[in-house]
Amino acid sequence: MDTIKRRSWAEPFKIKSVEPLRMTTREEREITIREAGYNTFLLKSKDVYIDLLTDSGTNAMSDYQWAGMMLGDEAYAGSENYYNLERMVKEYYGYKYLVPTHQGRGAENLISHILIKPGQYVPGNMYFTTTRLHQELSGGTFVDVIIDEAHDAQAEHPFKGNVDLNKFEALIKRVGAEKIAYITIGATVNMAGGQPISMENLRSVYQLASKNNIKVVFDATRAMENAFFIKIRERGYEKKTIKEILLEMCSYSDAATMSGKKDLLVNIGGFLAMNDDDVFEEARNMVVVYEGLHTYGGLAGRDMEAMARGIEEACQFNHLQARIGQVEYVGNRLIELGVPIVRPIGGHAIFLDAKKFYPQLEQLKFPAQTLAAELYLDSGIRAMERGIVSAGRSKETGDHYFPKLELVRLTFPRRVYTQAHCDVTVESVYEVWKNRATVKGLKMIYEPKYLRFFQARFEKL
Ligand code: PLI
Repeated sequence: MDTIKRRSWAEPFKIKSVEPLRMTTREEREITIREAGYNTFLLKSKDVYIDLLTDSGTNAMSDYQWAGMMLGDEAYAGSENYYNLERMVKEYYGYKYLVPTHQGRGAENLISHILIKPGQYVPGNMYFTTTRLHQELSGGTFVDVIIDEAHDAQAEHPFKGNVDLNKFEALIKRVGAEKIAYITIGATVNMAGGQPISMENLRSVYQLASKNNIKVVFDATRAMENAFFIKIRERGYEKKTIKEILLEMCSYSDAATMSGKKDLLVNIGGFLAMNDDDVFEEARNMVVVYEGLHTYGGLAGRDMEAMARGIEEACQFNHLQARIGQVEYVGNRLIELGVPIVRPIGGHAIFLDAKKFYPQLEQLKFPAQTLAAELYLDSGIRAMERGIVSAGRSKETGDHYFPKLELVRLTFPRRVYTQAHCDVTVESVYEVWKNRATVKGLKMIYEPKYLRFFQARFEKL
């Protein structure tokens, strides 16, 4: 059997349990999206057909993970599942210490509190919404040091998540190393389109940071997907396993924040991991204030067990090939149809270039917000705005940030949708693309103070 050459890959699993989908009519969707203030976050899940809002917590768990849920040790202190998770984190990510948190932003809150002194800077390879907000709430100022290509939807670069070392060095020179709390390194970079960072760049960043006594905090949320890209794109890594690559990636950092809801195939969970004794001591103290005791951090024992088992499954090459292959399949079909998307195709999502869909709309008519609403109207598919609404406002001036990228993210939950769902999605995006000329945009009528994209409301212009 091994000698048969396969022409194509397929998912390395079959489906044991199904969840029915509900289809609605366009007339029904006209009402539901208006009631949701043209914000896909405010739609009810029952009114959504194919849900591509996020890959966060929306993954399908395996029978092995569900079996682990039954082995939840729900003791308040010292749960067996905590020790299983600790062992797996050490084995796969390599960090000495583990502090579980309810999800990624819980870990971001802890590390920001511990390492940032008011007035300090926190460079990073592009912002992420919750990460930057926690840095700001701790008195820090985020500085973007990603390469310029990352801000250009069409720039072809195999590692668009790379840090521009000149930008990082210039910041060190300008403000002084002691004014830099740490540097955050995302892998892959969500807001740039799920783009990976290279091992060579990770190594160089760590060298430059260490030379200046600056810590590197790694956002490992989708690091296994990043490891897959390193394996297939970076010379010298073709023969290494994902596990070996991941361990090397993490070795170029001092600590990691993690949202287990992505790579790790669970519906809830996260952690903070680190090598430094003092940081661990602080985090262990602080986690009891915000999350729960240091052996559960806001999670049930069963959730920690599912995450521990998810680490093992997510690190398999076949799994990552099918996961990233599905995203690539959708991207390539859209490219063939001439639909403008962020290139190269990223790891967890396809990002539609809303500026190219609607050149008639200035940014304050919210082209990406509009496009997400139009897609929902066409087919009941739910996507997410990643443009000016997500970017928010400057904490200094109060003005909108005007990001260069105005994108709509079609995010693929892991192991949830089939190729036929992908085809339906492509057809709907193409329909919206064909009808792009007459679209008039939106007006914001309600703006929350923090992370406004979640709850902002709009009206049609
Ligand atoms: O949603 P959390 O709190 O578990 O994780 C926050 C978080 C941190 N880093 C990165 C790169 C993320 O993508 C992230 C959450 N992302 C969400 C919710 C998303 O839809 O992409």
